[in-house]
Amino acid sequence: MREKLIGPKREQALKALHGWREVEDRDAITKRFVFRDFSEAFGWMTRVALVAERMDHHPEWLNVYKTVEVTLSTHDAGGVTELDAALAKIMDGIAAQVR
Ligand code: HBI
Repeated sequence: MREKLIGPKREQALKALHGWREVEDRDAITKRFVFRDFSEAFGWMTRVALVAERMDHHPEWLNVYKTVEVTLSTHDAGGVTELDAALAKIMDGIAAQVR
């Protein structure tokens, strides 16, 4: 899980994600989540935080009011791994529930 995704495996993993894109200057993926208001955004962050802690895999995120900019990469591997793809999918799933 902690090896960097490259080649076909990387394409396949990223293709399965919705609305995520690769960061220009580093091996990471990013997505902007926009919610109805701050309370919904922070509620989503709270739920994601508990999952991230259980996964021992944490997002880099910036919350401004109802928007959360998320960047995922596996520091230990120096790039995007299956863990990032898994957390991205979970984030999308929780966002679909809270909206
Ligand atoms: N979160 N995104 C991310 N990447 C990591 O490599 C990572 C983490 N959370 C905890 C964690 N690694 C620990 O396993 C230690 O490697 C710090």
